[in-house]
Amino acid sequence: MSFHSGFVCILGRPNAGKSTLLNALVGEKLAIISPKPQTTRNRILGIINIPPQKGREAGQIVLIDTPGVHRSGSSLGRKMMAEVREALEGCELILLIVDAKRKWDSDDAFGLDLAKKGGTPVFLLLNKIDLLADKRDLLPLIAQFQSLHDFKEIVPISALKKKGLDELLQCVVKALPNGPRYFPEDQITDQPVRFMAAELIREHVLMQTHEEVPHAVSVVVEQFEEGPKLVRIAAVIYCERDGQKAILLGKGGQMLKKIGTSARLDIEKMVRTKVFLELFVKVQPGWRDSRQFVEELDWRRQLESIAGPPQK
Ligand SMILES: Nc1nc2c(ncn2[C@@H]2O[C@H](COP(=O)(O)OP(=O)(O)OP(=O)(O)O)[C@@H](O)[C@H]2O)c(=O)[nH]1
Ligand SMILES: [Mg+2]
Repeated sequence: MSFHSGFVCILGRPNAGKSTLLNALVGEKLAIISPKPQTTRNRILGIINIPPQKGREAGQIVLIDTPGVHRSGSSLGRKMMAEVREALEGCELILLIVDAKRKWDSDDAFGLDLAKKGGTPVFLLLNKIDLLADKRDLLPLIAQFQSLHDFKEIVPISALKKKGLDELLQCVVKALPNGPRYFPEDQITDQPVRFMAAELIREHVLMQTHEEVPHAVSVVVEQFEEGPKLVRIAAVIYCERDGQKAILLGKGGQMLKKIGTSARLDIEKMVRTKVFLELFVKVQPGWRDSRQFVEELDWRRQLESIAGPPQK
């Protein structure tokens, strides 16, 4: 029996549903989700093992969720696009995801250009089909997309409602070459828990704040100590201005308390033990334009500088 495996990059405009798809396919919350564009800032691995079954190909799919494709002049925007390009490098298949309810625009076209570059096979995923009142609207859409590129497959899905995902997985496995199991069967991501905790805190900031605040925020976990009964976490929420700090703290510290309580509950679900979470808010003027600060946010970078054995 042959074993198919490979790296599969999820690519597309901000808000198309890439992270929702990653979580739905892996069956675990690996990436944070929000209705605000540019939620994901780094590439996120999700590993799916397909066991051998009658009439089905077995294999391992290494999915890579990426930041939304966009043009931006800031250091953060450039770093996000560098993450996209790194994910594309050496992948065996690209899943270009579009929002079936939105008009094709320049970000989608930019995504398609990137997808075409390396000559890698591309599947086009028409996402959010649950929002289409009449499924017959899909046919003209598919015809329209067929004229843009020789897509290997065009698959309508709803990442949110988990529609079309089994068919998609089967098509993906079939399209991958024979190859090794890249990751042990029990591993579902390469992200260390401490960075997933930072992301969960950021997700609650995204949910609770509006306008420019969510985009101006980054979260760094400064302490992550795992005891037998308790995980102690201290994290800093960075923003760019005093006014944003005031919003994040809220009246009498109420906003920070709300963010902290809801983030703690989510982190407890993830680590399956009690969590003591301390949050601080700091102003780092114009950090999104600081190449150095943006580089320091990279968890792969941070891991190198954390003393002692690698964290889980
Ligand atoms: N109705 C519907 N909404 C969806 C679907 N997939 C994703 N969404 C919603 O679309 C929004 C964006 O989803 P994300 O998964 O964060 O999108 P993304 O492509 O990862 O966005 P960025 O990380 O910003 O690039 C969220 O509000 C999701 O709930 C879908 O199939 N149907
Ligand atoms: Mg995302």
